[in-house]
Amino acid sequence: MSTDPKTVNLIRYASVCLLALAWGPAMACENLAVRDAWIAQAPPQAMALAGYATLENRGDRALRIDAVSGADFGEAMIHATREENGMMQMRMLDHLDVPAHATVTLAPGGMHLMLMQPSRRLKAGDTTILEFHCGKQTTAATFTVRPAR
Ligand SMILES: [Cu+2]
Repeated sequence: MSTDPKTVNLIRYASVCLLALAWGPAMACENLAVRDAWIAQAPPQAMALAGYATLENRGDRALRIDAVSGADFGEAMIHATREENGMMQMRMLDHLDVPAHATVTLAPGGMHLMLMQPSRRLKAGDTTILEFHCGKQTTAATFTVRPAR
């Protein structure tokens, strides 16, 4: 029995659509835009790098980022910085909320991503992809390594 070419094309088209549904924009953190994403260059022996970005929620509902990951790092955490008795202290946040129509900035001296155990040397100009997880949804963003400022 031979399948006519039209049927084959239809099957192919249908599976492409299914893939798009499974892996496409429907799976992204709803209305999350990641801008100005960068990682501060660190000495080659550094066991952790700091990542920064502007996170914008363009939607009507609050977003909760509950995890961050990246293939180039053993672990990624969300950190807050605060001064205590003249010392800068970092503390791990369990999650990061971005209210509806609001922007949260991760910047030096404030909240940042702590990227642990880099698996390769990241120099200024290199890029790496980090994923922001909101429950079952994920938004990937390209981070560029820049000299620390
Ligand atoms: Cu930190």
